[in-house]
Amino acid sequence: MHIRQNQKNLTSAQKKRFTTAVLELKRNGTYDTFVRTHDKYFVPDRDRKLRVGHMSPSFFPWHRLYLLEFERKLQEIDAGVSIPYWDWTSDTSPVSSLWAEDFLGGTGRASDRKVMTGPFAYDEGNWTVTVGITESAFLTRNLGRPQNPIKLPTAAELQWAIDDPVYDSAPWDSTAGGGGFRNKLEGWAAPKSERWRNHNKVHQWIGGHMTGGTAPNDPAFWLHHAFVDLIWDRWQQQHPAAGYLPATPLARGDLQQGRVISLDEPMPPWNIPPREILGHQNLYRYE
Ligand code: CU1
Ligand code: CU1
Repeated sequence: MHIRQNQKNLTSAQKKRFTTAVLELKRNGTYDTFVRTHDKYFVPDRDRKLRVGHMSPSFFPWHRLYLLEFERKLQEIDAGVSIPYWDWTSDTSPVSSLWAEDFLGGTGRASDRKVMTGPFAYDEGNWTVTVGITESAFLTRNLGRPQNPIKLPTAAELQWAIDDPVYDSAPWDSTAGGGGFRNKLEGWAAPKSERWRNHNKVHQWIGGHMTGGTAPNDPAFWLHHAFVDLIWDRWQQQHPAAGYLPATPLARGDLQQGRVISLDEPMPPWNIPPREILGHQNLYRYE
């Protein structure tokens, strides 16, 4: 049992231990295997195959297991480290302590978005992007997208998702607009005028590597998804009688049959069903 803290409350010693452990996983190759795994399971709607990590009901339990496995690797390096969370509804500045030199480093420079400060700046020599390099081997960011500004999700926008009493709804994908906490929080359920919501909008606000399948190339990914994981708790607390859906495998003939995970179907690559990871209270807690 360990505690995941709000990143804004970390001491400088805790920040140092976290970034040091992350750098060690990068150095020994473990980190990039995680990036590769995420990319492999980044399957969009249009692919007619199993979607376990994104655009599907198992978005929450899949990322819970993914973070947990990463956190265990961090703890093999330093048993006192856990993944902090970033509450992006309250900590909204691109120059907050989260983006300071002693933690994640700041935004990218204007010319090529290259991150120039902090432990993950390419020029420090410890952070070369090797998986899914579409543009560069250096980490890129564009916090807040100043040329075409985007705002982080507000507390009201987050609450709009949490207030939905239904976990998810057919067709269980990015178009599930009839309702459902999962799609509202993952962030596809948005009017055209405002393309991104909640979780997706945060990826867009950070920009650079955070916008694609290899998003974990940016260590900000872990802090963002720890908060997403905590939000699932909030939804469960607000709707104690509601549960994960679909509760049973989809019927033959359903277009989504074989493409989404129901409550007791195993999630690759761990072979664990959502039912086994609906709660985390015996593993870690948030503070
Ligand atoms: Cu993801
Ligand atoms: Cu994400």
